Amino acid sequence: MKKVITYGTFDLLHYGHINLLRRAKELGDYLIVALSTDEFNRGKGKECYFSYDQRRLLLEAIRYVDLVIPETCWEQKISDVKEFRVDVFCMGDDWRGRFDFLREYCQVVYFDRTPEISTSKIKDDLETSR
Ligand code: C2G
Repeated sequence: MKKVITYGTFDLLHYGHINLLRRAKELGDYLIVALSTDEFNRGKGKECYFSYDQRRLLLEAIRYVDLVIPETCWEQKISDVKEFRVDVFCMGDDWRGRFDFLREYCQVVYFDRTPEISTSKIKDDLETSR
């Protein structure tokens, strides 16, 4: 079984996230999503609209996602890849190069980001339309 992993916040789930998750699943048979915890997000300077549990509920309802685990720190990727025997690590290309150190442990794939959509754009558009 070819296992794939990806990481993210996935707040205000949108079609850019779904495009990423669909392509991630196409790389193997089993997709693990390491979901940023609320505390880790605060460290990333992100205040989520949905809590970790709400974001996890949404992700677990997606047909492409087989397992959701918490992402609590930047340093867990190597141990995750080893613990779950991951074959492929993938992210959107806004992260291109940032995780190339994982090539020692698994394949690393960066997907083109879906243009024109982001959680922050959704928030900004809703704010201006008030
Ligand atoms: N994404 C995308 N297209 C968009 C928006 C997001 O392909 N229009 C991708 C991102 O590149 C990322 C994933 O969807 O691979 C999740 O995006 P975020 O929730 O913004 O995650 P991020 O804050 O980048 O956290 O350790 C890595 C971090 O946890 C990544």
